[in-house]
Amino acid sequence: MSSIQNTGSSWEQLLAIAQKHTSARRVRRAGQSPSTAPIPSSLHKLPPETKPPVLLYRDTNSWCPFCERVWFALEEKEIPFETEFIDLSNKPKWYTDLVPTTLVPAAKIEGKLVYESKDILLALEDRFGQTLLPEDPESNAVTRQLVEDADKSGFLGAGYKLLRESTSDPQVLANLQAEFEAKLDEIEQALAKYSGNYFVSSFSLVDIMYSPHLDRLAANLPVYRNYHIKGNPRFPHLNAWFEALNQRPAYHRVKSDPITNNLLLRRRWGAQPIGNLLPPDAAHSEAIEYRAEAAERLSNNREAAIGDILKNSGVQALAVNGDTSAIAQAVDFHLKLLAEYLLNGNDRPLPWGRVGGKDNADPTIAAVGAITLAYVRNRICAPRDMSAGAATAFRAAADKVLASLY
Ligand SMILES: N[C@@H](CCC(=O)N[C@@H](CS)C(=O)NCC(=O)O)C(=O)O
Repeated sequence: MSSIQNTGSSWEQLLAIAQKHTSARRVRRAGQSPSTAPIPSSLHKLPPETKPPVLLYRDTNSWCPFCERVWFALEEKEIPFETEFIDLSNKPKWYTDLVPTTLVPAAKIEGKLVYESKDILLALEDRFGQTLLPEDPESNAVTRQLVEDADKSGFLGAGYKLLRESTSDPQVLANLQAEFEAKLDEIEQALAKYSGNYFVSSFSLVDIMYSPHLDRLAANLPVYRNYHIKGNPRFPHLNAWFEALNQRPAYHRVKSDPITNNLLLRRRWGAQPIGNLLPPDAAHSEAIEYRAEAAERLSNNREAAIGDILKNSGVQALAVNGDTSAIAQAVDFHLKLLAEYLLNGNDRPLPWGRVGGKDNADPTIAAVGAITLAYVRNRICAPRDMSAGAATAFRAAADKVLASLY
């Protein structure tokens, strides 16, 4: 493999530029999974050396919708908390001894264990003020009942039955779709009851109970069943509700993005997509704060990223005589191109064809670049690795740099 030209900037320079354009920061967790973790937005409110009042146990990959509920509430209520990640494929014995259901989420609220997402949400209201339940006693009781009923309403079961059905028999699928739509109609009617866009007169625990699941179904069903909740004229209130959620900063911190959700379904269940798993999203991919956040993540966590790529992408197969240092260098080079592109966009042209082009062709370097970019594009998960907006910008940039290789 021939040697690689410098891209122009060092990682340190790229990181400094990225950090100027985003306030997003995460904690590094060297050698652990996940390799970084979000910092709760209210942690700065704690006096130094003080233990946060809440410890949240959640899944390593941040895929669990039930954990997302609790995280969402903690962010909305601005409660400082710390997180312990539980590997669901290999739960530690201390965890299964501690939590009777052995499921995530669980939490210690001032040392007291609470489990089941709904019960944790209610316990947070009891301990930290009822900011996510209406004050007036009558509305408070109605809202509490809606929270109690959310997981019994059957929409989740109907949604996942439609999604996971293995038959391709159109009649069976049409029936499952009709059952699910009937459940969505109930949600639509519930949302129509109050003026405003939430389930009750203000944003509440009910919205938090529903949002992680409806988000996932709204992302998965178009790709795996060609069924659309978003943009569907049958559900105007549900669509206004999604829009209202989108206005909430806490939601942007905790939510996932459609591509993460759709890739996950293929990986976990082997589901066969009908639609495009990786549709472009111009709105998010253009915004500088998201691009800078993605570049910051990449620059700051590059060692873990490079290690993961070398270990898991298959790129080592391209090593000549077992020399992986040249491969590592080519991986580093392409990640740096990606960070540069995230920060500069089209203002500074990519070195089209510099590595793979006809004047300076080195097919191995280009191949390493192609593997690296395709791998990281599909590997990143929001919100595990970065926010949903940053992940969208990251994937769009990876595609753009990938397209510059050949
Ligand atoms: N009813 C529970 C459901 C929690 C749940 O199903 N958690 C899943 C992750 S999404 C889990 O812990 N799975 C691990 C397992 O089944 O062993 C809640 O609301 O907290």
